[in-house]
Amino acid sequence: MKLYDYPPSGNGYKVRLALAVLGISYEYIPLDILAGDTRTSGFLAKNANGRIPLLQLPDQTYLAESNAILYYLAQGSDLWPRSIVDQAKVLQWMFFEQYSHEPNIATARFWISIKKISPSDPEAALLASKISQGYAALSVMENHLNGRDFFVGGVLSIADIALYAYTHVAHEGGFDLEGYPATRQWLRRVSAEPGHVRIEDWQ
Ligand SMILES: N[C@@H](CCC(=O)N[C@@H](CS)C(=O)NCC(=O)O)C(=O)O
Repeated sequence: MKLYDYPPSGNGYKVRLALAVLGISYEYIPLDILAGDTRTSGFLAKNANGRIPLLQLPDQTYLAESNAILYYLAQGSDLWPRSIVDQAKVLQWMFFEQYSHEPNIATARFWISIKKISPSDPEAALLASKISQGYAALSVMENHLNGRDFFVGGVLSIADIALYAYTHVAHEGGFDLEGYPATRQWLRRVSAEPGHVRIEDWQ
């Protein structure tokens, strides 16, 4: 398998983390999204949506969307529960991640720590609303994690991997997790799981 990725990307890191936890080896293709590497005709032929992460399977199938890739990789492993209800709960948290969490926390991090916007940039006017909606998502997580080890069924699943990716670097988007003790404990728990790799551990 080949993974097309941008090393600082949390969406890409979800896939790297799942591959590491599952012990799957792969070829890593780093791209620079700031230089437009995902908008070339060559890349658009692989993913018409022009975004990483993109996983190329041995039969040349291309899979896009980080959480869809996690779903594919987790099949038959402990990262995907057997009960249909628990499977639906894992999906519930992964959809939450894409609608309520990533668009706020990842976007604030991208603007502040990667794009390094200045107060006169148009994004700066939108930052306060990203921060308040990001904290709202963190509060939903905190309430759920209070008294639970992991998001679903008491074990690590792809719901945890999807939500860990941008939560553990939320401070790079200006978020302070001081008031989120259950979330901080969960972050430590996920990082202690066998096979864990850090976001900066790209090959
Ligand atoms: N919903 C997608 C989001 C993917 C995404 O936004 N990728 C960004 C990097 S994190 C990207 O490739 N941006 C490059 C561009 O838009 O040109 C996923 O979860 O994979």
